Amino acid sequence: MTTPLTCRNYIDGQWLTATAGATLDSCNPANKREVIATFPRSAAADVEAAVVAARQAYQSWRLVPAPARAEYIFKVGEVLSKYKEELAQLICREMGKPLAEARGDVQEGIDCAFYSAAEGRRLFGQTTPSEMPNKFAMTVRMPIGVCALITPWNFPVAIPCWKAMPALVCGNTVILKPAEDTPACATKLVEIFVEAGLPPGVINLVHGVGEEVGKALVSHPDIDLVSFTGSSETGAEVGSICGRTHKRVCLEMGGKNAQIVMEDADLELALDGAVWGAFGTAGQRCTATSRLILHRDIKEKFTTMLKERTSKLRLGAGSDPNTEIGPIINERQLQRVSKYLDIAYAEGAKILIGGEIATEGELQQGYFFQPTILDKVTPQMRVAQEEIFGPVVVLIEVNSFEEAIAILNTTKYGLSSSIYTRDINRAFTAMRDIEAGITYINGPTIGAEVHLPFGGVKQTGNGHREAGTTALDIFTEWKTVYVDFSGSLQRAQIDNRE
Ligand code: UN1
Repeated sequence: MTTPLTCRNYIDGQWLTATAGATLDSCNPANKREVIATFPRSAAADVEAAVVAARQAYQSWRLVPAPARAEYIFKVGEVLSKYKEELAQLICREMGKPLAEARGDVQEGIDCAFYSAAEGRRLFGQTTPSEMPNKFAMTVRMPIGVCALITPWNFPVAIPCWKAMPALVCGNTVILKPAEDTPACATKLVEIFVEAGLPPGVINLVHGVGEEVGKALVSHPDIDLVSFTGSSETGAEVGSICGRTHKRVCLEMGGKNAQIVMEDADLELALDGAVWGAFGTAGQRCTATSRLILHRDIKEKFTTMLKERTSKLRLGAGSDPNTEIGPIINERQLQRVSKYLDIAYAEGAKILIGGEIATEGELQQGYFFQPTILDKVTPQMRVAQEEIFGPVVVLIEVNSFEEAIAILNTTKYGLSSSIYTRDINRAFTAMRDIEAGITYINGPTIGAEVHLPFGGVKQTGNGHREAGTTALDIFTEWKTVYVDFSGSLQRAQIDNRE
């Protein structure tokens, strides 16, 4: 065990304790007795200081030319690359995912830095003819102001990066409120932004509890935009406060992602996809595969293959190179996953493998859940409808391609989706008919890349897409500019008509 880190807030270029002085701890989910970091339990006064700093910094940051703002973010990418291994080790200890996945989390941040930095030399608008002579018409992207970024623990580096980086390139200033479970990862990340030389007040960090800090940020009248990734329940609250206070809000919430396996699929390939999609990151991705929709002709064979492969998965601490499945983030989530197994049992689902909290040997020191497959699941059961956010996948049998698509679409969510088939016509039909923000053909439901839009339909989101060029639509507003160089008053819709 190492000495716990001391995390501070970062406000107006200074590392500060919370005004009230209270602190909280984060711990290693693979070893609950190991405290990773102590962090400030901030309150409204700390939020206030951060908002004032961010507002002040916005006045000059918005006037820094976008390519110059982007150069700071490019530098962040370079510094992040330098600390990739150190940060990955920290993610592994504080969040629990296996080291290879933790490196991927940081790499997603690095990719996002270089991609966002390049956008600083684009930020394209349009020019278009005016209906009047000697008049010029164009659109330009304008920053929005001060952005509150509320981020989850499951991708403690990638998600703050894909919110903060485009926001800053676009000329906004930001206040990051990271999840209570991963304050050390957020602190190290902000240190990296600081080392890259961002001016004071441009990026601020306020640690604390969602109910306190998150709520204070979302309700603050001087916050212009809230970008939130987390549960649908909290997202609904965030959305309603932003609605009442007329803030722009971008919500990324739950998923109940499905992978379809048709009878003509390459079953080995579909198996690799299913295991990675369902059990990677211990199922704690909003893109995780939590339903497998299996054609009846391959259902039995595929289920046997899946059970066999799942039985061999190795649980353990993320830092152990043999580990394939790390811990659940905390006690509350572990109990939540466990509760879904009671629900599954009561609903008549059959537990094929797993189904319990894992306690063998060293696993009892952490929050581990056995990789679990539930069979005999019908589409309307709660375990087929609600997000579990753990290593639990349900099997649903179907008789046809049409039924598979219909069942895939029968949830309130629509983030990621996948189909394994060798039939090109089915693949294109699925691309058209699946109700989801992301569809993979012959690939698992996880693994989005930063230069493509990320987000979901229905109750997964509220119409925005993070990452890709669509991130610019979140963090800018359009201004339409008309330049009349005729030297006289030209009345649109009147003077150019008989
Ligand atoms: C999330 O789970 O919130 O596509 C993000 C993926 C990752 C991002 C997941 N690149 O699985």
